[in-house]
Amino acid sequence: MNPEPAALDGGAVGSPDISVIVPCYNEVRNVAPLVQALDRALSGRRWEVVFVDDNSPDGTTEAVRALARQDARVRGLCRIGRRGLSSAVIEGVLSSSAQIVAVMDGDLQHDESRLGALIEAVESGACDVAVGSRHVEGGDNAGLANAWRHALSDGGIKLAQMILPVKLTDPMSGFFAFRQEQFAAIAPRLSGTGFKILLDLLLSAPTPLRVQEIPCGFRPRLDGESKLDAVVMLQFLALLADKLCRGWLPLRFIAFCMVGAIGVLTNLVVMKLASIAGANFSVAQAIGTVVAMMLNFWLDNALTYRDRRLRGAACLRGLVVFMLVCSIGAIANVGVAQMLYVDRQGLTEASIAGALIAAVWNYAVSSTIVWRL
Ligand SMILES: Nc1nc2c(ncn2[C@@H]2O[C@H](COP(=O)(O)OP(=O)(O)OP(=O)(O)O)[C@@H](O)[C@H]2O)c(=O)[nH]1
Ligand SMILES: [Mg+2]
Repeated sequence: MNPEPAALDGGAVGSPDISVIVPCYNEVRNVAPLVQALDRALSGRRWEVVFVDDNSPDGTTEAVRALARQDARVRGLCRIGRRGLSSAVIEGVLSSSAQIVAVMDGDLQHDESRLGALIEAVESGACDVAVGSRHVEGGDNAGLANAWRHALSDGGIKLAQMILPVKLTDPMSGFFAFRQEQFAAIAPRLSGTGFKILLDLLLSAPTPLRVQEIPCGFRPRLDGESKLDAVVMLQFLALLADKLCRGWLPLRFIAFCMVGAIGVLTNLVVMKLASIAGANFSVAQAIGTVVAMMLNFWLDNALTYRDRRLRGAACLRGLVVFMLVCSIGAIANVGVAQMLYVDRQGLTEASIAGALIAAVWNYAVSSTIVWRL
């Protein structure tokens, strides 16, 4: 049995009631205005803000430290050699001892005046997760940069809604509140990949969480740049695939196969273009294969093995080894497919078996040799 902890009389004040977790990367000019905005929005409450910064080169880390020296409500977590919004949020939440936690972006796009309503919805027990929604009456999405971002956001919402266990108009929101204890209990099940931590949380909970949406505006970004790029979009698809597979396939393997599928498409397109330009079949095939392998290497380095990313000379060495590994995979693919086809299996089954063996080979060897464990 654990002994009762001895009463301490040194610290008269315990942890705050509310932690606001802010993932940030290159947001140097936004951190001080955000603290001021929180000060106004949460006046009368015991709160802290935790900036989780991935060692931003623009001086965000130093800006957070300078603020923290003057204001005990400001904390900073700095991660070295890591990137990722979701994993930053997870670590921030797990560093908190507050009862209620809210998550918001560090670029001033979320309307901090809605924080009170989000916190009250959770405090009152009305829901497990209160979500700042841009798609219920009273909310708006005006801050999205352009029509392309609107289309991406709407497409992502539709995809997410297909597999969500709860009804939610804005599952892509990055502005939400919940109980720290509940999040910590679900944390070991989270994928922690990409940008969509709310979606990850809702899809990872063993029983559906009770959700309440609070209307919320979304302002345009005034300073700094968006970090939403092609890699983040692929990570979103990988997260959905991972949750659909319910964890029985490693997320890294799913991402590797998605990148492989992009490679196959690229190969076909480049081959077609090369033959239109006059190349014969063998030359067109060689060009298509080399371009597809280089693209696959770049995507795997940026996405699948983001945490072990190769740079400089190691990146060049990695590319050469990767191309060798994949060439062996391609030979195995053709060999197995031919063997099975001769053995009277259908053409489709033979091709699928060949591609599967090549994918497993490429993945296993790339993981252990190119991006060493
Ligand atoms: N720690 C950490 N924070 C990140 C990372 N990527 C983005 N962020 C932060 O997450 C928040 C949201 O990122 P944004 O790039 O603004 O993405 P978004 O708001 O979904 O997209 P936009 O509408 O294009 O701005 C911001 O505070 C970023 O600084 C990361 O890799 N690590
Ligand atoms: Mg933003």
